[in-house]
Amino acid sequence: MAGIDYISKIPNNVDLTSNRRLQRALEDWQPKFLEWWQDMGPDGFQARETYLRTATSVDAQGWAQFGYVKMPDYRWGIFLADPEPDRRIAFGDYKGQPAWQDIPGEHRGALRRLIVTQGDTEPASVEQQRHLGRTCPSLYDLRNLFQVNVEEGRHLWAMVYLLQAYFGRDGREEAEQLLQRRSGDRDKPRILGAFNERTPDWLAYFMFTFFTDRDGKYQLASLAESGFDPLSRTCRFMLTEEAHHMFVGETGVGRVVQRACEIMREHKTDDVRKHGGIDLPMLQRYLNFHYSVSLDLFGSEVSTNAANFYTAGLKGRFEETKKDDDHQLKSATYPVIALNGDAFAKRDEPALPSLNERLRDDYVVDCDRGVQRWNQVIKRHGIDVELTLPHRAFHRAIGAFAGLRVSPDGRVVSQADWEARRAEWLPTPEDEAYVASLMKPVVEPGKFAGWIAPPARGINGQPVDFEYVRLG
Ligand code: BYC
Ligand code: FE
Ligand code: FE
Repeated sequence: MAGIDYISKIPNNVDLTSNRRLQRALEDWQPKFLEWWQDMGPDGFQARETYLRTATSVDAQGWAQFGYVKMPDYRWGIFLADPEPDRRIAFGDYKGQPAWQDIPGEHRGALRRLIVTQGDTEPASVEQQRHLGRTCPSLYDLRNLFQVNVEEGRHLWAMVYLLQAYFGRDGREEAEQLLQRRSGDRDKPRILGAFNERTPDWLAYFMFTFFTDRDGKYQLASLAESGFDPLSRTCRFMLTEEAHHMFVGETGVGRVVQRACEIMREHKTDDVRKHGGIDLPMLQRYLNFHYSVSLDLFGSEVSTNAANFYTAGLKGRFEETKKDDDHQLKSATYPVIALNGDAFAKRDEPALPSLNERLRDDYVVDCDRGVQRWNQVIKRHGIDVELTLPHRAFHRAIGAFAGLRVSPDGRVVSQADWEARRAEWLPTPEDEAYVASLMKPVVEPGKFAGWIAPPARGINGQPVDFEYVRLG
């Protein structure tokens, strides 16, 4: 691959030096990004050396290099995956035509909206997580948090590059606004619901990286199919980084589950809290919350936006090119779950407007695989409890189920029932207060907070007791 230019102020593999106007626009944005990072990035650890990976190539093998970096010195850059020779648009009305190297005029607005929505989630998540460093359960976890944070920062760069390079003045304005909205702000909130929720503690953080970063995987994979080639190439490389974020979530929750099981076995009790652990019923409530707000991120079940994005060649399906159909879907149908009387049933809908639901279906299957791996941990301890994904209509705020009162096992319930049982189904203020009481920093190398098991291995072949962040 064309190597990455690390000499320029902005590391990149897009030959920035040959486009002076763009280079100046991005160099003008860079200090504003750094200012945002100082204000809204990880609170309290900016001067500490952290063992981070930095992208040094876009090869699938050996694309990253590990070393100690202070976060503000992280080399955020613009890295696109290698172009595919003679790449063609794989779906929609332009199927078979060469992929676009520039924005098709008539789809400019829609593309801009997709890129801005994607870009907005990246800094939002950094804002949501900024306070977590102060209560880290270990140096290992602290390092992983910061790794995720700097990479979400880089994902913002990835989208800002597209805005600045292809959308002229509008793009520059959008790039500014991406640094001005704030997660949870009343007047200038982030765009999508889940990114305005709080991430109050590390259990919420692990659930977020499992469920919400996984929405990222599915959205990025659909955008990686885009006929707009620079977007496709950007998303392909982002997906390489994304895998680690979901690893943090899956192993993080898995280690909390493991610790709960160890306590239950060791003390022959279900009262895990008495011994400083996180009990499985509470874990299930956190799971219910994060899963349901992440399901909302896929949009409405029936969406003309989704149909238009697809027909215009802007956003494909998950693994579009592996599917064996006409890739236009004009007369195809897709089974969508809807409320029929007081029961949920599948109904065939036109396939094009059902594309959000179809992507959500792919996501649900993937989430369930992770939950089953957690259940294996419980089973190995001989404990008869199973974690489950709640029904997809549970606690939804977007789409056909918004506003319905549905139990996790998929029954429509009355408002009174909902209120009576809410505390069994969603995290309560008491749950959060209890988890908050566990959030005491543990920063001695190799030591872990009592509510979470150590990981099976360290990062990049380093031992678990490696000094992942130098606090001394
Ligand atoms: N909250 O037809 P509809 C990630 C809006 S995560 C608030 O149902 P559409 C990451 C929608 O915008 C991946 N509003 O939906 C993870 C529209 O508004 P307008 C992020 C919502 O347009 C962790 C209206 O409702 N990437 O990378 O088909 C850490 C009706 O829309 C929500 C993307 O999302 C919501 N949940 O699809 C860091 C990819 N849902 O126009 C990073 C780009 C919908 O009426 N975005 N609305 O004002 C998209 O593809 C689409 O915009 C969506 C929505 C799938 C999000
Ligand atoms: Fe991201
Ligand atoms: Fe991520």
